[in-house]
Amino acid sequence: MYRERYEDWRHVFKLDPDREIDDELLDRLCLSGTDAIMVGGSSGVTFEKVVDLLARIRRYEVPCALEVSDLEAAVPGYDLYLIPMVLNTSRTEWLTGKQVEGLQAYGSYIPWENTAAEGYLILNPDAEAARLTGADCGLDAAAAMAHVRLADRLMRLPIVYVEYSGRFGDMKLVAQAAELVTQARLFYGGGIDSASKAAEAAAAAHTVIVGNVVYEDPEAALATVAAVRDTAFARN
Ligand code: 1GP
Repeated sequence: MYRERYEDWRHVFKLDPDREIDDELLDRLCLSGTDAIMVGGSSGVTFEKVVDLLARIRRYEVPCALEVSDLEAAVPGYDLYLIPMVLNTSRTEWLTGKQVEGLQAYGSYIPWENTAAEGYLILNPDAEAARLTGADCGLDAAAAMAHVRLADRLMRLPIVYVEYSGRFGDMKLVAQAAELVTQARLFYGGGIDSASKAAEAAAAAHTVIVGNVVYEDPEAALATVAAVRDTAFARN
């Protein structure tokens, strides 16, 4: 079942199909000891780019997940498909609209045993994803936790993703969210650009996603793997 695919993941590298990555760096990432490679991006994601990255990652044993944010880029062959649903936007196209379109077009081809929804809580107003989806990033802690409960208890989504893409977030809030979920796994991503930030995030969240720093500072990105591995998730 889909939960088994990610329930042990502590560290994940997220690669953007719209950005170039050379073979040597990809090799080091795939052999780094990370638990998975996630492919996903907010713009410029095409079928060709997603296929190409899959073919290159497939030379390695590391599990490979696709975050499907564009219908055009729903490529077969990944180990896991993650379907984002943005919780804190009033633009319903990002919560159910695009998903329904996808189901209408491809409903009978979807590998449900390898498909999981992610309830996104986007909290950095400067993130591209926030601008694109019109996310309300001004939530206070109580409102953020209400969204977490909505995802975990009411909608029973298997993953809650606290997203600060581009900025290191409020780890107190992330820890509170991880504490609150009862069945969902709590993913955190945003601004992890050093081993120490990775360790902080790993203490607060179940699963830590490392994105941009892969392209900005590969050595720092690689150092996050051991930092997460050596940090226990801290229950408060
Ligand atoms: C982006 O959460 C991921 O969707 C990772 O964020 O690129 O800031 O590391 P960064």
